[in-house]
Amino acid sequence: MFGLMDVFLKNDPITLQKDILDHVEFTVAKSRFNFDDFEAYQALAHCVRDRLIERWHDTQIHFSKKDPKRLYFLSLEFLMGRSLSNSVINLGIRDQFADALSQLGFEFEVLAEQEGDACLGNGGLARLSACQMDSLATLDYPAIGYGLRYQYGLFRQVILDGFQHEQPDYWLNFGNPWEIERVHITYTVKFYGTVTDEVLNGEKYKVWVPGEMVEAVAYDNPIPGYGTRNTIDLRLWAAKPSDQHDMEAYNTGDYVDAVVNRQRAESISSLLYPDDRSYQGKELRLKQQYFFVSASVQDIIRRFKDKHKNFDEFPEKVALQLNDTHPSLAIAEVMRVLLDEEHLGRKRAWDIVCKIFSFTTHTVSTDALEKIPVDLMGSLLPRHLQIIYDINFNFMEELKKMIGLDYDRLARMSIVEEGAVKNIRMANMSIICSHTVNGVSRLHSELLKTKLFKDFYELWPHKFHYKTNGVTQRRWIVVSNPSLCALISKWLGTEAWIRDIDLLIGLRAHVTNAKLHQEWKMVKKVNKVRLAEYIETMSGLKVSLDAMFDVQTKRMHEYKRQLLNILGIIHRYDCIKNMNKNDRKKVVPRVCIIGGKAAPGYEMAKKIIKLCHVVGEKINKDNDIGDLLKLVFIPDYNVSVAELVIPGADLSQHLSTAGHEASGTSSMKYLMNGCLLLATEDGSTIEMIEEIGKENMFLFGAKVDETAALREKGPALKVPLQFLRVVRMIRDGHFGLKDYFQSLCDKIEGENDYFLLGADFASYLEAQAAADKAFVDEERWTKMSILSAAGSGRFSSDRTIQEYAEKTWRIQPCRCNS
Ligand code: 26Y
Repeated sequence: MFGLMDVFLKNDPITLQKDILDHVEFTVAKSRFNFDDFEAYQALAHCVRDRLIERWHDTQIHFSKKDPKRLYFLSLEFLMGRSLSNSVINLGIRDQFADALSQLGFEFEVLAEQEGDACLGNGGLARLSACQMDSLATLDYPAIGYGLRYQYGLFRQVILDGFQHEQPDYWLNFGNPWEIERVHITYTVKFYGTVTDEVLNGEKYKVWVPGEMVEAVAYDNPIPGYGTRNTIDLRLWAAKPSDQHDMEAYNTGDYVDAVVNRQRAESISSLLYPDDRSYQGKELRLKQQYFFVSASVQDIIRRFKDKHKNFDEFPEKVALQLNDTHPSLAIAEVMRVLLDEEHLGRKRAWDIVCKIFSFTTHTVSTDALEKIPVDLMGSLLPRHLQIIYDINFNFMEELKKMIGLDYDRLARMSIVEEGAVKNIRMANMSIICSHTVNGVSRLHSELLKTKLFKDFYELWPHKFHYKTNGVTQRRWIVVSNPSLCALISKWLGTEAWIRDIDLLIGLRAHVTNAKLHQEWKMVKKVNKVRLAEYIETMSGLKVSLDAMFDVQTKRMHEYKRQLLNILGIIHRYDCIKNMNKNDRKKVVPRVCIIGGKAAPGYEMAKKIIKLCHVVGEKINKDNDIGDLLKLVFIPDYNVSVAELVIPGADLSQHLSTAGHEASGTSSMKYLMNGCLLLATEDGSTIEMIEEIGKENMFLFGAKVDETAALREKGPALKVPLQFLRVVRMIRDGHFGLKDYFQSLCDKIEGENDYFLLGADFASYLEAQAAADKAFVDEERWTKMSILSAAGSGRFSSDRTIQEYAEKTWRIQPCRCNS
């Protein structure tokens, strides 16, 4: 007889070997006696995929049976990176696979390197979505992520002669085993056209007659939890031309037009917009937003209607999370469906909308808030514009009753921004229609309440909350730093911290243990060797393992102040050059590593990359300097590069001008990996100080409440001579390209120094000196490193997700045990 357990795929080495070879032969279509590393990776990936699908099915069936309230996480960006290692670790079958492969003559790590990154996002916000999906699955929450399946992910950064060049990322060219195409799960998405009135049973209804229709096809990406069978769905939509459209063209004999149309439709999910923190006045971006929102809302409503008839139950079954304003058209779309298709009437529809949406903002500046020109909205989504106007009219009427005729305030709070060009303010709409507005750190939330959304906070203080960001320890320790993972488990005597991060604190008990110190240093060494090898293959530069590996990796942005880092390096170089031999012996050797992409249209950020290269070239070639200082730029920084760089860092820099980084998440990854932080008191760093202690970090710079006064001083602001000297060196062409760098220097001198590089320079150098001092005291440094990792528990996305689940979404775990 067949027991239920017998139908599951098995994970013993013999079965795994057979399954891999079967996939070599039948999926990859290569001979099982002759296949290369890439083909082996493909077969392996399919073998893992089978196991993911099995659990994914069980989970979906379980959710469907239990019908819990579900979270729908809407995000235009997900930075998933690679899936193989993460999947086998979460499924708990990594070692079995490694054994099976070694018997076939392959090494797991080598095959894992064959995988390309899924880069469907820009930076922090996008990687946060990925970490949160991992936590949602691990904590057994009934959740579905929705996004866009971009044909081209974030551009690949190629450095030619020190300049950034962008190349398309053809990530799907070699196939993608981590997704399942659902040719039968498609929805029609409408654009353009007109709105007419119709009468049905004596009631008036609006009918939207579209001018263009496109099909959205679902691609499911299973996301396995760790230590659970639960495997949730990340459903990404791809645009395909609508059959209806083609048929019409075909009937009129216009075959060529039909094909051109096909391409036009496909262009909707073609490319990810590179973030430059300013509104992209592109119709295509609005089309993307609506396309993914409409398909997702149709899918959500279909799922609800499968089990329920009465829409009043909708808020008991549905929580919709808006990841920034990018998906906020979902508000107008739900309203439209409830009004025009479900005929619920305005009051009922509005009641439902107000109960289901929650909104998280990732922005600190008003300039970065999304605005859509009214004309564009009216032409692409005529019915939605009516609905938004209607929501705004009702809000304004209510508001007048509450605050009186304070026209300035009414104008500030209106969804519609008046002016030469009328705009829809997506953030205002999101706040008005959401039950909760979350910031991404405590400081960020304070800034929202006192600055960005002050008017709204005063009206609805109860709506405003924060959930400090977190990252998943599965990806950022277990996958990327296996040696540290083993060490932590050994010293804690359990692997339970992988699901319960608070246990990490247990490392504190051993912080003075010499044996732990020994092993801790060994782990760092192993990771530094790996990173040094990578640097050498990439740039030909040999770096000394005794040097402090000092790293800054993140998107290139003026407010993140990679420039401050480079100026500090120039200063260090200048000092070493002017030292005598004896003094040079006292210098703490450093390998400075910078990595990050600049938005293609962001000229200043691109100049900073070039500056980094010219300075690096000069320093690295200088025989006077030798191993005392090296500067390396790591090209094409992405998730898999981060997995390699972060574990190998001794020190990491987080230099944003206070008040500009909403949270910051790379610092959390470094912290978990026992890397010391040199940082400003900004975003989530403030909360890290509480966990780790000031004495275990290198803090510097103006605080949030000091920056305004510093800026006001303008020309009267005193900047240190060293600062003027390093800027002068650049201006004078010490590193070449004199003319090219003038504009960059202009931006950091005198009144133009908006990001306060000059004001913070002295204290930055002090923090750097403190880091040098600590580094030479190996015991102290190791202790600080252990305490950094031990105190990083609060920055796990498990904690963030649990807070969201309990306080914002009000969902319960739904664990699948079959
Ligand atoms: C409008 C569009 C092109 C756009 C696309 C992406 C605009 C902004 C973004 C991305 C923003 C972003 O990544 N923000 C970062 O979010 C992180 C996660 O909350 C924060 O840690 C980080 O401080 C914030 O800058």
